[in-house]
Amino acid sequence: MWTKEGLVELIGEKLRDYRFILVSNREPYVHRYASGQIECTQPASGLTVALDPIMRACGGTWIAHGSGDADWKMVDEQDRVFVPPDDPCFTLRRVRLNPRQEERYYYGLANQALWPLCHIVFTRPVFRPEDWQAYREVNQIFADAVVEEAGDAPTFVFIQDFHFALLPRMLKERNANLIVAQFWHIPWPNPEVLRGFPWKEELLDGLLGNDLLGFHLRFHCQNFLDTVDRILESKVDRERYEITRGGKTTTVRAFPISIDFQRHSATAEAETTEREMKRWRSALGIRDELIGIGIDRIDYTKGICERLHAIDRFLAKYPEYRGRFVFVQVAVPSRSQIPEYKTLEKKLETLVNEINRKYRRWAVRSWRPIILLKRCFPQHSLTALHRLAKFCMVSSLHDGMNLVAKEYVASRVDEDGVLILSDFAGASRELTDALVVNPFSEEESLEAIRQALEMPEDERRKRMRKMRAVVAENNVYRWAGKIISALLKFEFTTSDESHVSFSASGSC
Ligand code: GDG
Repeated sequence: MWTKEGLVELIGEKLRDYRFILVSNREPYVHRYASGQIECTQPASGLTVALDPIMRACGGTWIAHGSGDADWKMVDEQDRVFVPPDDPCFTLRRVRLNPRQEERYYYGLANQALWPLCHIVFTRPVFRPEDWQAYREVNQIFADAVVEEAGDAPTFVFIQDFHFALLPRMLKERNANLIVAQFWHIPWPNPEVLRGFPWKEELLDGLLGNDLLGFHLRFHCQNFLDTVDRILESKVDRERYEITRGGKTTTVRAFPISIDFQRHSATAEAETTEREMKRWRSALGIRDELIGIGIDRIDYTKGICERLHAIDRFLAKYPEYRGRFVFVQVAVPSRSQIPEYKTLEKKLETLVNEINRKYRRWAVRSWRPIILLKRCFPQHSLTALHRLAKFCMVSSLHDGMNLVAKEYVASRVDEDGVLILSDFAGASRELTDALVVNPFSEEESLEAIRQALEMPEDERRKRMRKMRAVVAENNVYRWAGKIISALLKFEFTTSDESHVSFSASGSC
């Protein structure tokens, strides 16, 4: 079983003499002004939540875009700040982007082109040459920061996600003494879909600057191999999952991401969680109703509307649950500058109002079937909500992994609760004891809701125990340990052209 201590040991033993740089668009800690004070918060993002414990374990430098209005008050002359504020143990190097760059690279190319391209949910990607130009520019700015932080030392660079497809190649061209890995947190589509991307050759060539390229699922790796095979001149080795182009080889591997299971379980067991559960009940006005929950960023890939329609159909088909069942949807606004996201936010509100109005005449006391909470809650508060819920519903139309599913399982220290999980979320490959549904089918989803509410206790416990064992073992330290072990197989080229190599025992 991989543990935090095991990972720290591996890092201490093997990486001690090397720099470790992590790169992501989103920063793990944001400083903002709030009522005249500077407040530090952690953004609600699967990626930063997953990587924070790793950086806490290994120290090093995390390079990210400084997005908070008080960010620049907190950094030193090199734009660095030591975080987390309560227990500083790694460096955050903030990168400055101007409003045009942020608009075009982040909201444009990353979120309106690559995001819909990689998630096959029938939202059309938008390809603007100005966005691509800014994407290049920003990747170059990050390359400058990495090269500066690495200096002459042998350095491992671990790049996150689809914001930086060009960065690996840029880094390799500027400093061959870097070992570069990248993890792509979203699905990789089939070659036919990717063929529509106007700058596909440059995108793929950028990614092949990596020594190691990771996806959540083997299926995404296969899609990537197929895409490169179709589009670029290269040698694709399907046995070894390697691609060679211009004499340089990239290894492609699946590393299913996860969570800090122990930490989540410990929070769930804490006395404060019991208090928070009581607080939730009274805040929501819930007495003995059966509770279902959904927790998501507001994003069209998460299938929130589909889920709400299924709840509507469930109440229509099974009227005995009217007045007895409440669905609590936490929906965190995200990417609100993009029209599709703004529209979705409004659509969600309208839909919830419509459904609630429809069932008003069956209202017992002030019962309404759906409670929509459109804001971000602290993690311990979500844990309490997990504990209250008879079931958690994850109905993504397409999702690389989905950490909410794993967090719900980790919170259920009482071994109760049912997970309804989309077949299109990567997590469904591991959590086979969930009620796996096709979220595009309302009928399937509504029947899963009924099944979750009526499942006998012994079956609930049996399924939850198995899922807890899976998440406990396949935790985020295993994910990081496997990636670091794979990285250690590569050799640094030193200036005198000798090689420094490691033995990757992965002995945790
Ligand atoms: C991408 C991929 C992949 C949600 N509401 C609140 C809150 N959250 C946290 C959850 C969870 C995270 O946000 C969401 O993670 P997901 O995995 O569901 O989704 P994405 O943000 O789309 O992440 C995804 C992930 O990267 C990692 O590789 O799994 O497939 O799309 O941790 O708990 N956190 C807080 N308050 C909230 O109200 N604090």
